[in-house]
Amino acid sequence: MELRKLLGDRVVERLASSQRFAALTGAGVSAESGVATFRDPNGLWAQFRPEELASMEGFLSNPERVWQWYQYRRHVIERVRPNPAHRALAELETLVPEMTLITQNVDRLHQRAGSTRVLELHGNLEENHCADCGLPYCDRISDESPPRCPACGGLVRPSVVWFGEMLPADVLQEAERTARRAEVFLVVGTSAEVYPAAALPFLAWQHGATIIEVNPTPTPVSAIAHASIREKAGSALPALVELIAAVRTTDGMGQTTLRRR
Ligand code: BV8
Ligand code: ZN
Repeated sequence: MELRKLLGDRVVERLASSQRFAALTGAGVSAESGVATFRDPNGLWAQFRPEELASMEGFLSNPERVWQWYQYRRHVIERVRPNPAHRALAELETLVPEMTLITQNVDRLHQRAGSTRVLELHGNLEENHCADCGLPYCDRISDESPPRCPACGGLVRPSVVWFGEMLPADVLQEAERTARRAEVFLVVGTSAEVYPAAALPFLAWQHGATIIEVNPTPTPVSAIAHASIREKAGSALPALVELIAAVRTTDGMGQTTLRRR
C-alpha cells in the first residue's frame, strides 16, 4: 500500500507541520548493516541468555567469555557500514527544526551515518572502563581476556549498560524530556521489551505525540502507534523521510505548510 495512504491524512499533516521530531531505535535499525539483533530467531540471545553475557554477574563469573563476546561484536561493527535507515534518520535532521535520536544500540552507526544529536541509552562498544574504580581504559586490549586497570588492578569492562545497571542518569533524563516534548515520535527496530527505554514511546504518546512504528513485526508499541509500517527500516525510513521532505514546504516566514498533491 502507498505510504501516504498507510499513514493517513492526519499523520501526514503532523509530519508536515510539526517542529519537534524524535526517534527511538533498537537493534533492528542495524540489522540490514549485518549486525545481529538480540531477540530475532538467529539473534545474539538465541545462543545465550542475556543475563549470562550482558550483566555484571555474568561478567564476574566468566570475564573471559563476556569479554570475548564483546570483542566479537566490536570486530563485527568494525567491518559493517551504516545502512539507508541510519542515513535517512541523519537526513531528517536537515529537514525539521528539531530532531533527536534516542538509541539503545551501542554500535555508533547513527553517528557514522551523520546524526549529530544522539542519546545513547545503553552506552557504546567503543569505550572501556574499570569495573572497580570506573577509570576509563584507553590502552591496548586483546581478544582473549579483559585487561587490568593500571590504577587499581580491577577488571576492565566494556562501557555498555548491562541488565540490572542504571542507565546514565543525564542521558535518560534528556531522553524523557525529549519524549515529553516530541510532536512526532518514531519507534524503529526495537522489540520494546527492555526498560526503561521501552517506556519512552508511551511517555511521548501520553504527551500527545504522533507515534509511527517501523518494524516488520508487531510489538507492545503497536497498540499505541498512529501508524505501523510493517517493513524493514532500510526501505521504510528512506521512503518516510522522502515523504516528509515532499510535504514540508516552508514559505518565506519559515512556516511549514502541507503541500497538497
Ligand atoms: C535497569 C547491553 C534499573 C549492551 C542491554 C530484574 C533485575 C534488574 C532489572 C530488571 C529485572 N527485570 C526487569 C528489569 C529491567 C531490565 C529489563 O527491562 N529487562 C527486560 C528484558 C524485561 N532493564 C534493565 O536491567 C535496565 N536497567 O532497569 O536499571 C535497575 C537497577 C537495578 C535493579 C533493578 C532495576 C538495563 C537495560 C539495558 C540492558 N542492556 N544491552 C549490549 O550488550 O548491547 S539490553 C539489549 O536489549 C540491547 O541493549 C538492546 O538494545 C536492547 C533492546 O533490544 P532491541 O534493540 O529492541 O533488539 P531486539 O533484538 O530485542 O529487537 C529487534 C527488533 O527489530 C525486533 O522487534 C525485530 O522485529 C525488529 N527488526 C528486525 N529486523 C529489522 C527490524 N526492524 C526494522 N528493520 C529491520 N530490518
Ligand atoms: Zn580501576
